[in-house]
Amino acid sequence: MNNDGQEAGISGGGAVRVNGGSASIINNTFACNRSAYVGTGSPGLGGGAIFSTSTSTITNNIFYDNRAGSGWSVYTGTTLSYCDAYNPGQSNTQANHYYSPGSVSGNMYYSDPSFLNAGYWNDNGTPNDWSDDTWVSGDYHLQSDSPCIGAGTNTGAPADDIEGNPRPINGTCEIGAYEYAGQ
Ligand SMILES: [Ca+2]
Ligand SMILES: [Ca+2]
Repeated sequence: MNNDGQEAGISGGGAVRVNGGSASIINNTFACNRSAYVGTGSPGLGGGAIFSTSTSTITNNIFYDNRAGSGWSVYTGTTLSYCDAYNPGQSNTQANHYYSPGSVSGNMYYSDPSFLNAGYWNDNGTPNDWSDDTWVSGDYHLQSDSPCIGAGTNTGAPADDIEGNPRPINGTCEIGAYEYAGQ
């Protein structure tokens, strides 16, 4: 699935919040989600894209320009593998993207996924006030130069992509919601 341009309450999980239990979150594209801005302070705590209070499995996902006070992409308690996390113009460190994750392996760090057309928030000239922002949607198909092509794992991946195209194409799964079939 695509999760883009969503906003959560100040305690986080812009797109997905897992309280108890566990979730498997595989082959998604999370773009520009955010935990809501708190007054004139900083963005809300915890997980611009995913907030989990339990152990979840997060594989083959793109996290693009998600925002939170801690854990731009994911907040705590997870097994993270074969994901790409990238925030344009920001300091793309593991600590910024993943706040207190569990097992972390096989991730591809901090490469622009090269979407056909990334969505974005129009800040209406007031970057410190999110309340008047409007969402401009995008197209998250990968371009031919995307580093996410062939960078995922086939293990546990769904047999088709978000559009029903077979997965994998060319032997190995892409990271994100779309297999790349050439455009
Ligand atoms: Ca604004
Ligand atoms: Ca492929």
